[in-house]
Amino acid sequence: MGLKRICASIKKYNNFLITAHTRLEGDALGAELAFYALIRKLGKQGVILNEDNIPYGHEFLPGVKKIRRLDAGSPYIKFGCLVVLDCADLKRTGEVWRLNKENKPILNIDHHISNQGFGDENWVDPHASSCSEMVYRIYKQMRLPIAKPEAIAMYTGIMTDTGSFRYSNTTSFTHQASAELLKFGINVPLIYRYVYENLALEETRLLVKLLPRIHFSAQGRIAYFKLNRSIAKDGTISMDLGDQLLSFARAIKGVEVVILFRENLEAGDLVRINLRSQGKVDVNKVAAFFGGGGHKTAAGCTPRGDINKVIKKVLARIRQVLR
Ligand SMILES: [Mn+2]
Repeated sequence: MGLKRICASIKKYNNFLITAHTRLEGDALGAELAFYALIRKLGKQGVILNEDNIPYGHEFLPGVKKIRRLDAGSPYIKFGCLVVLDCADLKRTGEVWRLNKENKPILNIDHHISNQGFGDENWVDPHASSCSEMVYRIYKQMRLPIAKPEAIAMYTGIMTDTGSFRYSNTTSFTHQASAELLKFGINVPLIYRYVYENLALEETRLLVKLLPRIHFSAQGRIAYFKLNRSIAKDGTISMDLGDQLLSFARAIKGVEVVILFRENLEAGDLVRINLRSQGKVDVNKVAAFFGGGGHKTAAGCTPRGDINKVIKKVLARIRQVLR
C-alpha cells in the first residue's frame, strides 16, 4: 500500500526539498508545513520552496515565514529527496522541479484523480479530501506526536479543500482527523475569517462589477464568467476573487457546472479555466480533454486559443455530458 511505502521512503532520506503547486492555497501550504514539521520530528532537514508567493490571507499559518520562494539562490540548495505535494503532475510545481538536476528520488503525495504517478515513490489517493489529510495519515502511521502549529496547518488544508466540509470529498475520516486536530485549541473562526472573509475593498468593488457578467447555458445548468484581458490586467483577478465568483454561481438553483474563463493571464493566447461541478459532470474529464485535470468536482486547464472559441468548445463538451 502507498502509505507504508511512502513512510519507509521518508525514513530513508535525510534532506528534503518540499514543494507544491503554483497558485498556492490552503491545502498546498498546509501539507507543506505539516510535512516539514514531520521530518523535523524525525530529526531530518528540509526546505520548503515554491514558485509563487504566499497568497493573501494565509500569512497567519505558523511557520509560513520559513517558506522560500524560487530565486537566484535556489539552484544551490542541496537535497537528497524531492517531495511534491498536491500536484497532479510535476509541471504543476512551476519551475521548481527543474532544481532536481541530479535526478534525486521524487516522492509524489497527492489526491488528484488525474495524477499519473510521476514520482519514484507515489502515494496517490483520490479518495482523500486533501493532501493535508494524507500528511495527517503519515503522522498516524509513523505514530508521531502532533503539535498545535501543524494541527493548524492540516486543519486549514482540510477546511479549504472540502469547502469547509461541504463538498463530496468530505468523509467520516475527514471529520475524525479534524476532530483530533481541533483538540489542539485551534481558533476555527479566526482561520475561517483569514481565509474566507478577508477580501480587500478594491477586490470587493471588482467583484460587484463582475457579478452581473454571469452567463448561463444549457437551460441554466451551466453558469460561467468570462473575464477578458482588460479586466484581468495587472493581475487584479486573484484566485481569491475567482473563488468568490465560483461560489456565488454554484449557489444558484439548478446550476450543475460553474466555470471561470480568464483570458491571457500570463502569456500568449492562453485561457485559464477553472471548473466546479455539483457532481453530475466529471469536470476532471472535461479538463483532461483540454490538457488539464484535477478532481471530479473541481478541475482546471489552460488551453490556447481565442477566448470565445474556447468557451464554445468547453460549453459544447459539458452540454454533451449533461444531455
Ligand atoms: Mn489539494
